Amino acid sequence: MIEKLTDSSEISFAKSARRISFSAIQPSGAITLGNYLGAVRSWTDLQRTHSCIFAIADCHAVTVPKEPHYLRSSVRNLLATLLACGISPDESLLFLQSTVSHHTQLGWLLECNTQYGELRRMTQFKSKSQQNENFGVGLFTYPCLMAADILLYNTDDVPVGTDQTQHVEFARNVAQRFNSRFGETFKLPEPMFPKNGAKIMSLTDPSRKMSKSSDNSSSYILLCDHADLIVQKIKGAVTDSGNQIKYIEGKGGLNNLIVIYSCLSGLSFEQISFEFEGKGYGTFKSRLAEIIVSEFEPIQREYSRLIECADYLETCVRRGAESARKLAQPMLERAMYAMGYWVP
Ligand code: ATP
Ligand code: LTN
Repeated sequence: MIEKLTDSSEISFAKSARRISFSAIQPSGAITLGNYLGAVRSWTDLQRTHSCIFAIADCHAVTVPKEPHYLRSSVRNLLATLLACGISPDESLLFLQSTVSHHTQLGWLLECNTQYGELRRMTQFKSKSQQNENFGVGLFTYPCLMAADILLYNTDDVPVGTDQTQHVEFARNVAQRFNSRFGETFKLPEPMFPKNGAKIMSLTDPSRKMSKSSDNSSSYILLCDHADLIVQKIKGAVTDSGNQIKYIEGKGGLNNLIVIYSCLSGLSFEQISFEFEGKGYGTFKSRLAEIIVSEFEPIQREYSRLIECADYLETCVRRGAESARKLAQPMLERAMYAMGYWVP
């Protein structure tokens, strides 16, 4: 099937009365169930209510060293994944961060308006820099680039998982500081979390978030995992010695599985307890694995189709870049002018 894209000029954000939402995801490997429930799935829903802008954060991705061939294939795979999940380039603006140089340009201006101490306090920096003491400077200045991503588009809402709270807060602070020093320039963005699933935990250590960069592949479920592997990982998920399916404070492992079940079934925790009354953890886990598989199977099929559509993917990237550059240009110029640059 030949894919058709609407002319990018038909997606008009400036004229729309809708709130503008911006979010991005790093091409750091296949996406996890956590990325899906905490971010990507809610992005597809937002397309009905918001003017949506989504970026593949390939500039952020190299804050942790990446082999060129790995980066190239990860970006391609992530683009096909987002499309397969239902992000529509006809309804949203979808682009690669590296194709719009305005991001790094505004990022620099924001770096020059940021205190060293502020960045040193960022928890993601603290944990990632501990993993490798020879980290690059980009890992440190990462929040300034993320703030630039958000502020360039007059963003109202930033749909993310709760692990990104501090970064969105930083974007607000830097915008506020810039506005009070140079005059009203940036809109202050709000973080936006899904009601359920804003922090999906690891299957092997429920005190940590599920993360695609974990060394232990049993700790996460990938969107591309085969059905048998999903069953195996859910069966092996850490729970406790109880047998009642009930969300109770302190039962981290079980609670995490109940949250996942609730996100995918649309049932409340009470309805889930009722459904599994008198049945043990084994039955619950089998049913949970089934609903994950049935959620992922159609996406996996669509992904396999799209990844072969080289021309279509190429067109998406080109069109996305053209539209994003047009949208980003006025804000970059405004910020530069406010700081005293000669803007011809
Ligand atoms: P990495 O493991 O490489 O740090 P990650 O899995 O944390 O990556 P990102 O690319 O940093 O994923 O995040 C993409 C989006 O997914 C962000 O909005 C983030 O908040 C959300 N997200 C990531 N992990 C989870 C999780 N476990 N639960 C809910 N949302 C998540
Ligand atoms: N830092 C985010 C990815 C990201 C982002 C953004 C999210 C880059 N730029 C702008 C929201 C808005 C992450 O690691 N999940």
